[in-house]
Amino acid sequence: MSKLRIYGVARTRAFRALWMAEELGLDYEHVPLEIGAAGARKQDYLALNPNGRLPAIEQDGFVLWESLAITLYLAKKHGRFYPAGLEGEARAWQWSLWAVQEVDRGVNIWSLHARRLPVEDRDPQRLAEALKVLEGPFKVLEAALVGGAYLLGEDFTVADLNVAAVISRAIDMDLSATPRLAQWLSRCLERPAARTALALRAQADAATPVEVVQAIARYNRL
Ligand SMILES: N[C@@H](CCC(=O)N[C@@H](CS)C(=O)NCC(=O)O)C(=O)O
Repeated sequence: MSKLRIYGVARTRAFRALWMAEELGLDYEHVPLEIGAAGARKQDYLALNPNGRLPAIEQDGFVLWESLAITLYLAKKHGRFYPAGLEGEARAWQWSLWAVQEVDRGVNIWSLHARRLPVEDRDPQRLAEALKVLEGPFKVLEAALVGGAYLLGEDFTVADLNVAAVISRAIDMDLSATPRLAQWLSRCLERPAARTALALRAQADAATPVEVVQAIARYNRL
């Protein structure tokens, strides 16, 4: 069996796959490929992921892209953090698809215009719009956390990892209106595996030239 390869610099959504690989204690190889012409749009990577986006994984000739499909697959494959039973599995899918649809873009816009873009490129209107978009979904999450410490009850599962990973760039947002969400997010991101992945991401952020951050905002119309 070949070693699992995770493609994508940790600043990207590859963070999600790295976090799961760390949770599972996998012996993996991280290929810190850059976005765009510098990496993910080159022919050899396009052969793995024709979308030219990060992340993707590869092991024994099996290739998978879409970050949250990757985490779900790895959890199921290794039989950890994957809810038991058809309904539990369906809930994990529900929260994962919800996170991508309802939260992903808003959190990215917020993080770029609140933190990552140079101050002169930040747009307060885009920031305000992102916060407005996130208000409803964050209330939904707040209500879902009434019943237990984690989304599916008392145990941390791939549903938590996926939603928390999508929201993770909002860790220093003012979350006082949704205190359960804030506590749950801290609980998830304080896990040793999350800390390892966050450290990789912080290193990658620090090494990212400002022009690349500006390009990210442009490519993704954020
Ligand atoms: N839905 C995809 C989105 C992947 C995605 O947009 N990745 C970004 C990096 S975080 C990317 O590669 N952007 C560069 C580009 O689109 O050229 C996933 O979750 O894997």
